[in-house]
Amino acid sequence: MFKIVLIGDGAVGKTSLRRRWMGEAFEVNYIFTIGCDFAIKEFQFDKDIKVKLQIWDLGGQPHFKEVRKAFYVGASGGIVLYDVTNRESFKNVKMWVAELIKHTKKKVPVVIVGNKIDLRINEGDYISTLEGLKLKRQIVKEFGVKALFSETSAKTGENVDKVFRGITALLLQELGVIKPVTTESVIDERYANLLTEICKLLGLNGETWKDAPEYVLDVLRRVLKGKTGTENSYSEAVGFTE
Ligand code: G3D
Ligand code: MG
Repeated sequence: MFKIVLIGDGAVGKTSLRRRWMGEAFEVNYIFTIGCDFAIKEFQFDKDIKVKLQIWDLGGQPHFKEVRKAFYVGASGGIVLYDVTNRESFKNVKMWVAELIKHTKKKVPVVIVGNKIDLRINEGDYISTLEGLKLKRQIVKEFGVKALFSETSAKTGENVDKVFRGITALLLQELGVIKPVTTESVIDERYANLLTEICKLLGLNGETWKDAPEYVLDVLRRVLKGKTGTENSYSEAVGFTE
C-alpha cells in the first residue's frame, strides 16, 4: 500500500482525475481538520503484483500552508497537476514539488500531469506538450527526484490510468520489486544517437524520443506530409521514461 498525494492549484482537476480513475462509487473519507479526503483503490499492476493506492486529495483550502503539513505525512509519492489552459497553475508546479519534498522530508517520486487536454483545441495560450516535458526535465535536475510526465483529460479519461500506473511503477522500482526500464539500457548507443539526431532535425530537443516517442513520430509524420503547427496538436499518449 502506498500513500499518494494529489497536489496542484485549485480547479486544475485533482478531484476529477481521482474520480475518473476510481469511479464515483468509491468510499471517500473526509478528514475535516486538514480539509482533504482520501480513498483507496486496489489494482493489479501486472499479473504478479497487486497494489493498493491510498489517494489523498487536497481540498479547496490550499492556502492554509500549516494545515498542509499533516496532509503530506507518510506520502510515498506525488501526482502534481496543472491545467494546460492555465499558465499560472503551470508556473506553480515547482512550488508544489518543493513543498512535497519539504514535508515528506524525502525525494519522493512524482508524476507531473498536464490536465484538461480536451480543451486544447483552438488557438490560445495553452501549455504545450514540449513545455510540459521541459518542466519535467528541470524538476528532475533541480530537485533530484524521479519523475514522469503525462497529459490527461479527466473529462474524456485519456491517459488517466497511465498516471496512476506510472507513479506505482516508480514506487515499485524504488523498492526494487520491478526493474527500472531505462531507455538507454535497451537501446544500442548507435540507435540512441540516430534518434537524437532525428529529433534535432525535427527541431525538437534531442532527448524528446526518450520521453515521448509517439510525439516524435507524430511530428515526423506531419513534417513528411508537409504540415506544420505541431506545438499544440498532440494529444495522444505520451510515453513514460525516467
Ligand atoms: P480540483 O480538485 O483540482 O480543485 P476539480 O479541481 O476536479 O474540482 O475540477 C475543477 C473544474 O475543472 C471542474 O469544473 C471540473 O469539471 C473541470 N475539469 C477537471 N478536469 C477536467 C478536464 O480534463 N477537462 C475539462 N474540460 N474540465 C475538467 P466545474 O465547472 O465543475 O467547476
Ligand atoms: Mg478538489
